[in-house]
Amino acid sequence: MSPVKKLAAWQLRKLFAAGLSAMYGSEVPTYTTLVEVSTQINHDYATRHAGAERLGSLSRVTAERHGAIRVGRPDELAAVADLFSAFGMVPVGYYDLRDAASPVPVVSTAFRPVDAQELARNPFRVFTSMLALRDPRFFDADLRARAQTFLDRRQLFDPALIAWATVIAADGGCEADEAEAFVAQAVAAFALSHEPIDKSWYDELSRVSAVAADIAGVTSTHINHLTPRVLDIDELYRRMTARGVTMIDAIQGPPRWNGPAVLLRQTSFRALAEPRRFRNDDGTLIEGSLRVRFGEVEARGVALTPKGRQRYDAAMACLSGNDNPAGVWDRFFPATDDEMAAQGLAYYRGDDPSKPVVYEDFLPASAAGIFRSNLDRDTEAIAASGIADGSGYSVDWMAGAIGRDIHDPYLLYESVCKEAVA
Ligand code: OOG
Ligand code: NI
Repeated sequence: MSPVKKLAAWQLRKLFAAGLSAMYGSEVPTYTTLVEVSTQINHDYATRHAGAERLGSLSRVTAERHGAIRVGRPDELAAVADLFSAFGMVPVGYYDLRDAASPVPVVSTAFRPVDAQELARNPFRVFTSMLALRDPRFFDADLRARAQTFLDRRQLFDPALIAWATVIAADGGCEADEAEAFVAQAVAAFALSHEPIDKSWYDELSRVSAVAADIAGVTSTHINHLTPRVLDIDELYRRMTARGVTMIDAIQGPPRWNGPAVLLRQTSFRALAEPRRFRNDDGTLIEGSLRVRFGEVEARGVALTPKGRQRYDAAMACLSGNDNPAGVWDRFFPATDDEMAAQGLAYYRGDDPSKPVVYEDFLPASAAGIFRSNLDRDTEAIAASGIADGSGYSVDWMAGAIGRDIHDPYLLYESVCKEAVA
């Protein structure tokens, strides 16, 4: 008998990310173009720049993706947490997009690996949002009750898949042939469904928010986008545009400048409408289409300390309407890693300025901007209506709902800094 080869959580995670990537590429063809162009740029960049791998090896960056999914109920979020635990992905950070300049009725976390070695092996992360149905600023009592009834009738994940994930997580992996079947089922849970959509219900929710309709107007979830990482996002923007892909107007996040890249820069294109069937009130089916998915790409920089983040927020506030963004950045941030480290603005491994710690998380402002730029219509700023929130959503609420601690990203970065430098 040959010994069975056991795959560890990171190998399952790598297969999961690759499986989702293959599926998304078959569903959204422009995504494949985006991945090809990103891979080419990363290769070109690494050839021309000596320090190209300072924020992660070329192989890590080339395989790197983040996904985004959206669920409706707290127990659906808990099931996601259980499923992702088999891949060594745990909840990090709490994002309340209801507070954004253009509010989105969701509260979110990101599931990702947290150890430096695990991140280096495969950093796959999934931004996961839950519909903020209890928030009366978006949903009145009548709509909330009907949405709850709709959500209560659906089952996003086969309970057997979640139970399987729990066993694999406890065992720290599984055998290779089991892994193949498990990963295939996990990937399939995020495929776009072709079930007919109840048209008047979907339209009613869309009037509150397109995101609400995407979540509670259908009986399944799907991967909403899958984002490759690129080492030169300005060049990516140019090359995609040159290929005739219409990108959103701008790159979100900090501007291009000569000093150390910080946090996250992102841009995206809207996916084409995908064919979907709708059911009218009289039961007849009609062919239609929905534009709910898109392509996003991102560049990552050094993680900022709370002090650096305050500086960042102040710099961003000065950017709007300014026609010299790099000049603004110059006023707020020093141009070298040495200075960044000396001023305590960013994280460096073993406090060595030649070893920046890459930012592994998300930015609520960019997230809301990405949501927004890909919607046909904004959600009304209901905060101005004077209705109190009263929903009770918070990081502690979410941790309770999923029965897990939600990691504080700053504490994770601090512990990476303290790790012995290899
Ligand atoms: C999530 C948007 C957030 C990002 O990159 O900031 C996100 C969503 O569209 O569901 O993915
Ligand atoms: Ni994203």
